[in-house]
Amino acid sequence: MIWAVAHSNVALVKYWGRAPGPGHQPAGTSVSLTLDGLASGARVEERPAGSADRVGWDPPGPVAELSRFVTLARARLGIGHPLDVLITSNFPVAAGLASSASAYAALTTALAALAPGRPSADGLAALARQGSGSACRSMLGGFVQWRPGADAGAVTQLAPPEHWPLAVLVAVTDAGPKRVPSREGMLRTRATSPFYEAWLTAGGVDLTVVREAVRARDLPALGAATERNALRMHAAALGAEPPLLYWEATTVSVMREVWRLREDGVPAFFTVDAGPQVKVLCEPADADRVERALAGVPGVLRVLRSRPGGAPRTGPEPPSWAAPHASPGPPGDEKGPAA
Ligand code: 2P0
Repeated sequence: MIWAVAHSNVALVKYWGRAPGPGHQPAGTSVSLTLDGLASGARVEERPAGSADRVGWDPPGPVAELSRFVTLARARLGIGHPLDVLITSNFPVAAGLASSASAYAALTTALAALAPGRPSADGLAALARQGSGSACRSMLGGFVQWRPGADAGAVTQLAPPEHWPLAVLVAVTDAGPKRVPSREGMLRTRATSPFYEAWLTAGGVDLTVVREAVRARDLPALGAATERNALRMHAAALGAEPPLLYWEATTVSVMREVWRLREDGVPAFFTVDAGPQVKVLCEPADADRVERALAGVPGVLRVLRSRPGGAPRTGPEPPSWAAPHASPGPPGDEKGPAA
């Protein structure tokens, strides 16, 4: 049995649009920050020859997609024997916190450890992307760039986590599943939003600013570009038919609170993904004050605190936060705990 743990990531320049055609290619280049603390664990164990793969999520998640991924990954990595797979996360799943990114990065890492060969890092990033596009960014720590293309270097580390110890606070405003999955939302935006092409063009400009801001550790420049990139992604999504509104009332209240903090002289900047949560970037010295301000916004359920995190890792033991029952289900339960 092997465990792998990978972290979620937050996009500073968003991936919101696939290029038409096969292969899960993004329409534009995105940049993310891997988040320490928001983690998924993948436990993988061999099953007896002749049995079927058994997959599950704890708490429950989309089993059919996970099953398809395991089939694909086994073929690509040359793993002949059937597998027992369990994915578990220490934060709300399918709620716009990139749980699929950490889940598929963890699973890809665990499967690679069981593979007979030594798959390349580029090959593993390309595989993780088949589970969830943003998962390829969680295959590396720190500040990560993902550009279109399946070739070597499509996913690269711009800077390691220790380059810039930013604080990232996550205001959880709603712990339920999101209404429209990212995949469907992206397709709908591309197919129906008149703002889609403008969004892609604007993203290219933000990319240049964000890369330079990361290099220079310039928070006002990074924050301004990150905030406007998120708002423009949502503007494109709002222009879809039917419209995609991922925000709740509390989401907007938190964004306004971040602007109020800035008026008070605290350099804090938000971003919002395909869900109602708000992620806020600030200097570590301001993190307590920002956390108190976010927690005080009516409707905020809790505030998670994070910072730049590292690459996935493997080991024989479950992570400390994994539920004690995160062990194989009863024999013959082919769908596992998430069925
Ligand atoms: C991102 N998101 O860059 C953007 C911002 C959501 C909003 O990547 O269909 O689950 O598996 O390629 O990776 C979430 O989309 O989508 C995402 P698929 P994924 O983080």
